Formats: sequence, structure tokens, C-alpha cells
Amino acid sequence: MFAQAVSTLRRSRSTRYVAAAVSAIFVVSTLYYVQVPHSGEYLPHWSDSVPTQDQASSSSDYLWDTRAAQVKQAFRHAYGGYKRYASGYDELRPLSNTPVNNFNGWNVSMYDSLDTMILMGLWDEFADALPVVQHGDFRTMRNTPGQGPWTRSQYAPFFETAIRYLGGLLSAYALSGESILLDRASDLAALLEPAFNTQSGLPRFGVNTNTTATTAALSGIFAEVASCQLEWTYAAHATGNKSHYDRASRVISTLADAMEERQGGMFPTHWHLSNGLPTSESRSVGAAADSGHEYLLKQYLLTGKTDIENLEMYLLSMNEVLTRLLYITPERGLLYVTETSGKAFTASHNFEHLACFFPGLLALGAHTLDLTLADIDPSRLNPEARRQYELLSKYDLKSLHMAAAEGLATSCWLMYADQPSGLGPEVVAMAHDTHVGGKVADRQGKLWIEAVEEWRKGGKHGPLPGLGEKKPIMYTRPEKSTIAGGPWDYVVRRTEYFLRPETIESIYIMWRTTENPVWRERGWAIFEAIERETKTASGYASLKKVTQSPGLQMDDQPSYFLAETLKYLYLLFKNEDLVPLDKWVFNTEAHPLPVFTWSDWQKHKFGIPR
Ligand code: DMJ
Repeated sequence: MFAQAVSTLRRSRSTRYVAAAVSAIFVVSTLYYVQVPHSGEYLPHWSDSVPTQDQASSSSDYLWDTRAAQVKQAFRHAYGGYKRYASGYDELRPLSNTPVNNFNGWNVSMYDSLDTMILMGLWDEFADALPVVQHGDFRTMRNTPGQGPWTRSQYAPFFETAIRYLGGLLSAYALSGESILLDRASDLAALLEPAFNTQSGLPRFGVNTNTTATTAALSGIFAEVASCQLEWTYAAHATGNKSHYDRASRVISTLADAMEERQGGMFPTHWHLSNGLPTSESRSVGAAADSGHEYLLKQYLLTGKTDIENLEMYLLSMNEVLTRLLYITPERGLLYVTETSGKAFTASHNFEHLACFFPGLLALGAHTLDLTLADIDPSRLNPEARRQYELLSKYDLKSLHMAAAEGLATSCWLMYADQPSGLGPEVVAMAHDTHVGGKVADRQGKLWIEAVEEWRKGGKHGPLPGLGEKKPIMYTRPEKSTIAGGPWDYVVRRTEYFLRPETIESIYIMWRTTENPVWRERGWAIFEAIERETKTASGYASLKKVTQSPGLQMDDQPSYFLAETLKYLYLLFKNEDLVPLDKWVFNTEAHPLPVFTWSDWQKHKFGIPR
């Protein structure tokens, strides 16, 4: 968008596949399948065994390997309960020991678990799953009436089906080399593709995989319309299927066009599927938006850092998040990311569990990118985006992103460590401009970047705002209190813990990018709390209230607990780096896909500029 290279790239993207190449396809594609390794090059080498204390290189290694083994045991318990009471269904109800179909009725817990089984070396479970995959029927919807987050049960929800089933199949293929997994992934991708038949190429909410009918609504949320690029791009690379490539490419072009029209800033949360533009000025990195931002960076990384459009969209988006959505609380100096509405960026000051993936994203970017704004032409930016650009140009961007990552991850951890249950709530309201008796109280939170600017202008004494040592404070306040103050600097707004992964995900990335063992210890305390508070006879249950111990359990074990929460915990404790961050990219459901570069033939076939 802002550089010459980008306009060249975009022109080439729109160039249609040349008819003269068609006659060569048969011969060259035969060569391609012979010459391009599809999975063998990616296979990591790991051992399944926990070393004895004598074999382990240190007592610390031994301790962490035994902790990883306990997570593996937790996975066995959760998956074993699912197999026993909910085999053939989507999820287990871990209190009533009953099954539920809430994601099409295609065994979502099994598909979401395939790569976790491989990484944990659970070969019996993996071998048992393969015939189910082989004979799986992706055309028949079997939702339990009234279950699932939507009511139109004749439609497969595009986003959830893509990230859980398709992401699960592609990742398990990349890790195992089992061709049936790729065949079924390609089948499923093709069945979902009618969702892309909108004027903008952004996908609709749902598709009936039997009739190809789609849901009618032409509005969508950023997370759901812009979180499929990784899956379709890797599917295109692994299968050579141009249709898969075109779908991802069109989504990326639409986003790039929207960024060009808006001249910088982050993408809002609500979108129109016909014109491919936002319909609101709401901004968030939490619910309804999260993975849309995540895929900008990850698409660039997945394609071997060649897809420059995504990098620029990521950089411009992060400029706005860092300068407009990050706040710091008055007493504890807790850094948090919130959502804003309108052109004035009016902040809600809510801090969501879902947003706790974001420190991990920032850390991943700081770890893998040069992180400079040098290639962005500020004269092409709107005035607000230019202000953000100029403000951030005063800083070493890599350090600033990493500092934000550390501060936010620390707050996410404290949301857990403060609670009597040791587990984090769904939403908290952070202390901000608190009104007492009609007046603004003294203790106000502020925009993080303003605090950072004061720190910079004041000679950078002491830790950067949001960093520095922070200790848990046991949360004992009533949840309904309206004034966010006291020693906590927040009130719990939604008390549930849905066994979500986001905080663990960020803790894992912080560990891998900083090697600071404090992150592992924090992760271990969370795993102990999961074992203590959520374990049932057949699995693990979401909690109604994290503000008490024992926490009140709910009859729900989401498939992402097996795909994400337990996987990230296992990888956090495992001494071997099974999924190096420069070689693999996790999709938003924690399914790792291998970094690749397009072959010359693929570039020619798909119309990718050289
Ligand atoms: C997961 O299904 C994915 O991580 C998604 O992107 C949003 N969050 C849920 C788990 O909380």
C-alpha cells in the first residue's frame, strides 16, 4: 500500500491466470508433486519419554519434564472422558457425562485434538482417530437443537469450522505426513468455499455444506471475516489447489484495499461483506475482533515473510493499538488493552480474557520482525495515523512492543493470581476516571503512551510504565461494586472461566521469547488451579465463579481446552522446543502450520509475483 513494492504486488494479484499455462499444467504438476516435499521436511523430531532424573541434564529439566507429563495426563483424562461418554459427538458435558453436538456434530473435540495427540506422542489415540477422519461426513449437520452459539443449525459456522476442523486437519497433516488428513482438509475447504461468494470475497457467517446455501446476512465481525487466510493459504501450498489460494488472496486484497482507503489505523470490528469496508468505528483486540489482527502478522510469517501487505497492515494496526487502546491503572500500574467506540476512541475500560492472547502476539512480532516504520510513507496516512506514526517514531519499536507485551501478560497473569480460585475471570472493569460524588476522583488511569511519554521526557528513570514488580492481591470484593478502586484497581464484571487458553498462550510465547523462567512458574500455578478447581470424574469443567474456591463448576468442556489450553501448557513445560516459533505459526485455535515459501511453479500457477 505505502511502498512501491506493494502496489506492484497488488497489481500482479489481480492479473488473471494465463490461459497459455493451462496446457503445461499436467506435465508440470506431475513434476511438482514429485519434487516438492509436502510434509517430510516439516516433521519435528521429538521423543515421547520423560527422562529419568539421571538422564535429565539438570534437576530443573527433570522437574519441567515431569510437569509436562502431568499435562499429558490431564489431556488423557479429558480426551478419555470425551471418548467414553461423547464419542461420535462434538463435546463432553463433564458433570452429567453426556454428549452435545454444538459444532455441526462432526466430532469437533477429536479434530481439534489431533495435533495435540501428535505433539504429546499419544499414538494410540491418534491411530484410532484416523479412520473416523477418513469416513467423516462433512455434508450432514447434526447439531443438537438449541445448542451452540447460533440458532441456524442447518449452517456450519464458517469461522469456527475453519479454525477448529480445517486448522486441526492441516496441522495434523503437517506434523504426521498422513495424506488422508490433507485429502479431508481439502474436501472440507472446498465445502466451505461457497461462504466466500460475496462481492468482497469476505466470507459469510455460515454455509450449508450439503446444499451450498449460505446465511443471508451481509454484515460480519472482523474476527470471523478475516481469520481464514492461514488455513486457505497453507491448504493451497500443500495441495496445489488454486481455488484455495484465490480465496485467501481475495480476503487479503479486500483488507489491503480497506487499509488504503482508510489511510492507516487498525481495522474496526464490524464489516459489510459487499463493499468490504467497516461499518462502525468500534475498535477492539478482544471479542469479535481478536484473530483478525492476529492473522495479519501470522500470514506474513507463514509465507516466509514475503507477504508485505500483511506486514504493513499489522504495523499500522499496532500503531493504533499502542497509542489508543492501551491504558494503565492508577495504583498498581496495571497495563491493559480495552475496546473503544467512535472516532473519539471512547474507551470502555473493560479488559477481556479474550484479549489476553494479545501480549503473545506483540511478543511474537517483536521476536520475529525487524519492527521498524521505515518502509511506511507517512504522507499517505490520515492525520491521526500520522500522529501515531510520529509519536512512535521516537521509540525503538521492538523494545516498545516487547514492553507492552510484558506489561499486558503480567496483568493477564495477575487476573488469575488475584482470584481465590487461581483462575482468571472472563471480563474485568479496570480503574479509570472514577466519579465519586459527582467529581472525578484523584486516582485516574491514563493512556499508556502518555505515561510512557512522561517517562521518556523525564529521563527514563525507573521501570517503563506498566513494568516493574507486581504482586497478586487476593480478590475479596463483591463483584457488583461500581467504583473500580481499592488495592486491585479493577472489579470483576463477568466471573466465569471458560477453560480458555489466551493467558496461557501469551505466557507460553513470553517464555519462548524471553526465556525468563518466571513465565513457566506462573503457568504451572495456573495448571495447578485447573487441576484443583475444574477437574471432574470424566474431564474438566468451566467455572461459573472464579472469585471463590472451590469454584462453581458448569457442565461444559470446550474443544479448545484440548486444542489450545492443554497444548500451550504442555509446550510451556516441555524442555524440548517442539514447535520453534521461526518454523511454525499457530492458527488462532493453536494448530501449528509450517512456515513455507512458494515454489516457482506455485508462483506461476497461482499468479504470485516473483
Ligand atoms: C478459541 O476458539 C480461539 O482461540 C478463537 O480465536 C477465540 N477464542 C477461543 C477460545 O477462547
